[in-house]
Amino acid sequence: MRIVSTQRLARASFLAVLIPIAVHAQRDPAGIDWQALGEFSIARTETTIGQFRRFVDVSRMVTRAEHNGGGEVYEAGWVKKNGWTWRTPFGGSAAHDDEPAVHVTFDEAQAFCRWAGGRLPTDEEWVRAAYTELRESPSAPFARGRTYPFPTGESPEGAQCLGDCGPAAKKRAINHGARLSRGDGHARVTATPAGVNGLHDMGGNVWEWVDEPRGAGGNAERRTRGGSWWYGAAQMRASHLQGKPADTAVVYIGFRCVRQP
Ligand SMILES: [Ca+2]
Repeated sequence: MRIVSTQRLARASFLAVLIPIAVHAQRDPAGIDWQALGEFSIARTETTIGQFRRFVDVSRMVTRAEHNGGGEVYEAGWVKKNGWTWRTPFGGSAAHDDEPAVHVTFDEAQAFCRWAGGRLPTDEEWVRAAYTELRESPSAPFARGRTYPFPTGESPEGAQCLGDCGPAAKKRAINHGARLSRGDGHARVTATPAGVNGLHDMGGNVWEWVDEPRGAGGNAERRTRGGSWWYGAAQMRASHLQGKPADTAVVYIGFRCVRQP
């Protein structure tokens, strides 16, 4: 237990040092594609491997999954997979820069967003962006002010989810040859059609960390939103509440950032 505590303290100190870097950074060092939605802007895609690499090049962060030799996947219980990290999400061959960054803990995701000039969304922000069309002149079939059952709109069709989202999900999946006990793997972040508010993959692809409970410290359970390639459409609905301990680093949890408009 003492070793774990020491490691956690060391990581907390590291992140505390890291966050002020954002103060001096350029406005958008990560190159995020932002969508303005009134009171805040949100990334149009999940944070990508290419964006996360820019952050690591500056911060020299070594993620928890890298420290541990790999992140985890659920089989008959959680199983650590050697070499499965944000760089190589399913081990094996190098990933594409436009795949989602996964095997990233809540604090690591928050540190990225601070560096990128923003922060992780609150649960309220994430839900508004995912289900309620806020753009002044949305593209068809979306209508301003309407709240939809799925981030894809009236149906889950088009999302990267398991079974309920149409046959294209299997064809889009990139898993680098991994043998998965369930599901087919994530897609590149703009491989699926844009949904509500012009955002990609708010439903499915990878779960997304949100800052809920807001400002909680330590290893408190943090909410994840939107479902993933591991699940069907039910997990994509606003009513589905899911969470994990903040230091969880697994194959199907990623994130996106918000910032002031
Ligand atoms: Ca997602």
